[in-house]
Amino acid sequence: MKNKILLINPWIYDFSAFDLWSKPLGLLYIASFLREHNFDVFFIDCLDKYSGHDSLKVKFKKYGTGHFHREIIEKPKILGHIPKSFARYGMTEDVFIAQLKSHKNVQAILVTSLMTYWYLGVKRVVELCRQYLPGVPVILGGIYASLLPDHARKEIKPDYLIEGPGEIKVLNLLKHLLNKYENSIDLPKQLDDYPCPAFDLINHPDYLIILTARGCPYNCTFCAQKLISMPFSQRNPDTIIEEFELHYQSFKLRDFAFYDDALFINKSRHINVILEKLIEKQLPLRLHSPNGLFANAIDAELARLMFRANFTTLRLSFETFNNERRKDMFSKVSNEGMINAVYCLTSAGFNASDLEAYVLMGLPNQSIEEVIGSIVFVNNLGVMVRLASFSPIPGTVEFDRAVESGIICKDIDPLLTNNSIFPLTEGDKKFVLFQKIKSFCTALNKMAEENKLIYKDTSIETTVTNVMRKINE
Ligand code: B12
Ligand code: SF4
Repeated sequence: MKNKILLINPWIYDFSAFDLWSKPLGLLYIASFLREHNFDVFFIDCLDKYSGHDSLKVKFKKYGTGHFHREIIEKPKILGHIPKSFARYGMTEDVFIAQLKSHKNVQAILVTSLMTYWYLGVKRVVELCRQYLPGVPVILGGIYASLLPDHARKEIKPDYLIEGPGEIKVLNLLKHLLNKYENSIDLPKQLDDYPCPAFDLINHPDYLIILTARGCPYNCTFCAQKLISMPFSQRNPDTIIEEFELHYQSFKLRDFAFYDDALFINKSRHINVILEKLIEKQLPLRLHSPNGLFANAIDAELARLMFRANFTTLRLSFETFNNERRKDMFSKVSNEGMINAVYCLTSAGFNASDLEAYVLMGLPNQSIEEVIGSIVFVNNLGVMVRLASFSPIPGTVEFDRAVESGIICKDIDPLLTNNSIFPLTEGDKKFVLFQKIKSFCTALNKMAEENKLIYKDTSIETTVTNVMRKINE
């Protein structure tokens, strides 16, 4: 008889949350891998927008994205001073408990984790597992577990914690726990040997996710990917196309979001080939990249392929217009690269206002002038600005810098590193300043949508001085 394993994607506890093509991809990879090794897998998705709710009430946004069900809950003491309400996002506890109770015969529970500052959702899930499925071992993995294993052991108290890529490690652990010694199929030697993520476990999917590689060869100082992922490795374009076709045929969904960290590396034998083959297949897809794309890699050929393959959400990593900081962060973008990318994309048929660019705000020692200058630089190109508020991730260079400069202490509660409130660490004044910058950015985006680029004919230095004066009024 097959062993029964329950997989859980916990709630989000936060001030705000939005389903921006957000699925527990790592857990779905583990699910299909365990199935291949003869386990029966069951899944509870606390972020299921449909379970326990009238599907007519689910609030949709574009391309399958949407709002989670939200319930205001008591703020943890440490966040008591934040003037915002705190909520649990996802299904109600009652629905979760009812689902847990229907899995009385499982032999192990696998819980995933995502953002470090979402650990309260993980903690609650594990508490309820202990209460309703006592004695069943709980194995914790995922991004929070990998970045803060000691914190997770102390707070969540799983029976086992696995760091990093989990497929093989969890298989070995389960075999050991369940005395399962029969010979199963060979272990994967390369990425193409892993089965496709088990999207059939998702209740009522509205979109699909695709991952064409794991890891990233770069080392940006604010990023934690090296601490989580396997060394950079790309899949064969043929297996990626097979996955697109299989998932499109099975789910009849058009929206696919890339989860890659580094989609454009080795472009001539990777993304260019993938897009060419997708165009050939004539599948009516819409492609989205919520993660930042390398602007510097975009040339006329790639831009044309992106347009023809129907890239619909296209976010570029810009980060900052300050070259000194770029060098210091090991950033792979340049101002010239950004200008060229926008030129190639608009020449290929995109409107500049269809493009978005991430601008970083709040890095240790980053001046407000630098943030405003970067926003104006992007706005002058007619591109929408997406502000990415800095939040220090343990184990990264920027985290250590934030500790050195006294902004945080090294054992800061992860709840305080939440990007939506982190500026408060430096006081109310900074928080208010950031709110003003956000409003400035929203206003510029609105005008850019109507093709009004009000600072285009003024030098960035003069614009920054004028905007700073207004902000400080
Ligand atoms: C895709 C992605 C997103 C997507 C959505 C992610 C989602 N699922 O909802 C989008 C673009 C929306 C996003 C947004 C953001 N993200 Co993001 N994102 C990622 C990214 C690139 C990939 C995650 C992923 O799915 N990888 C692929 C799967 C296969 O890998 P995996 O999840 O790690 O799973 C493996 C292991 O962890 C393990 N595992 C997983 N679960 C389990 C369970 C068990 C039991 C076991 C044993 C093992 C195990 O095995 C799996 C398979 O090998 C990571 C970086 C990275 N490389 O991990 C950043 C990352 C998670 N994001 C990060 C950040 C900072 C953000 C933003 C705050 C950025 C910003 N400033 O706006 C936002 C905020 C999100 C929000 N508030 O909603 C940080 C995390 C910071 C933190 N403190 O935890 C990361 C690490 C990037 C970084 N900067 O270093 N993100
Ligand atoms: S390029 Fe992106 S994924 Fe790679 S290290 Fe830099 S921020 Fe992280």
